[in-house]
Amino acid sequence: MSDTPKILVTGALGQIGSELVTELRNRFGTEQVIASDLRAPPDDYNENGSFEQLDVLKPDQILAINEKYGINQIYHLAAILSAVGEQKPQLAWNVNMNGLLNILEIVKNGDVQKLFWPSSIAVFGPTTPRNDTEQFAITEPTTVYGISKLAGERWVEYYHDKYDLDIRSVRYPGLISYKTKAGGGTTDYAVEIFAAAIREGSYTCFLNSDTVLPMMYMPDAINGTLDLMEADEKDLQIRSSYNFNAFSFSPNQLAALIKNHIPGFTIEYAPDFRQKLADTWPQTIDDKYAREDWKWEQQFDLESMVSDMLDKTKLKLLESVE
Ligand code: NAD
Ligand code: AKB
Repeated sequence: MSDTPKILVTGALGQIGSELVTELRNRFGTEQVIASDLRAPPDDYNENGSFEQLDVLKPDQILAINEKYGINQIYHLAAILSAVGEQKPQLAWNVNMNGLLNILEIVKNGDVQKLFWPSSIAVFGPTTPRNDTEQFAITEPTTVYGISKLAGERWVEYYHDKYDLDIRSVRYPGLISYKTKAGGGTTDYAVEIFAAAIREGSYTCFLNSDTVLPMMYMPDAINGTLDLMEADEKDLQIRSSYNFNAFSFSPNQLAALIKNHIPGFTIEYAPDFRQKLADTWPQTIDDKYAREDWKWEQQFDLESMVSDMLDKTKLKLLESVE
């Protein structure tokens, strides 16, 4: 591996990419990281450094950018998430599957030495044990998103085994952050609720009050991802995707914690089609391989996440009215 990574991030304007790009640039230098997305950057995009409009369904575009910048690492984040995926199943399969296969072929045939591609807890399904779900638990997803992530896991392991490519992956739980809106998933309520609590003092939740799901705060997700990418390859025994977890909670537990900071906060429940998706996913995850192999350990527990999210969301809302 060259000492100087030259990194391409696909889907860089999304919930994860918008924070990952900043952290990669902090660590490796602004010009070492090329952000890309299908969309053009919004007017208030304030990242310095190169940005390229890139459709991962167009291999020629990926190739041209790789050659232009001499890319040697890729973080392939472009995808359609679970809720949008149920509304646009063909699109979700196309972007999630063919986008990944295009990237895998480019890694196989070119100079990219390391690839990160995220999977999800959505690889699990209604036949999976829902508590302390193990790495090798049954994976029979019933959502298009989950099916595409499971197929992706099989493909990345195949490309590692057959072509000796260094591909690393985690099954992210629901990620909570304040910088960018969540991108159309089933766990998005746990992002939206904070701004609603501060702005309106109330929130209508699209999941039932007692729907427990695994979650993680974005700073931990970013640090964990970069720790995995820095780990010694010989320590990595999972070449599909690692179970990766921080904590689990239900909407009513989250609301109670928010109420400790905003006493008048109220929550109502109006479950929609996303409830059915959430009901098929694990409640708690056993991520012992991540903890053993690359020493994964989160910094934020549920209480400290809530407190930090409220502080940071308040600041962000203040900045946006200034
Ligand atoms: P997001 O929806 O916020 O962002 C995805 C980005 O991909 C968007 O900016 C979109 O414009 C872009 N995109 C869509 N189609 C594209 C195409 N054809 N070419 C290029 N870009 C395209 O998603 P996210 O939350 O940032 O998730 C990133 C990755 O992490 C995805 O693979 C997702 O499945 C995975 N993941 C996310 C979570 C989470 O809670 N955020 C949890 C599990 C897994
Ligand atoms: C979603 O809800 O689709 C994502 C995920 C858990 O993969 N947040």
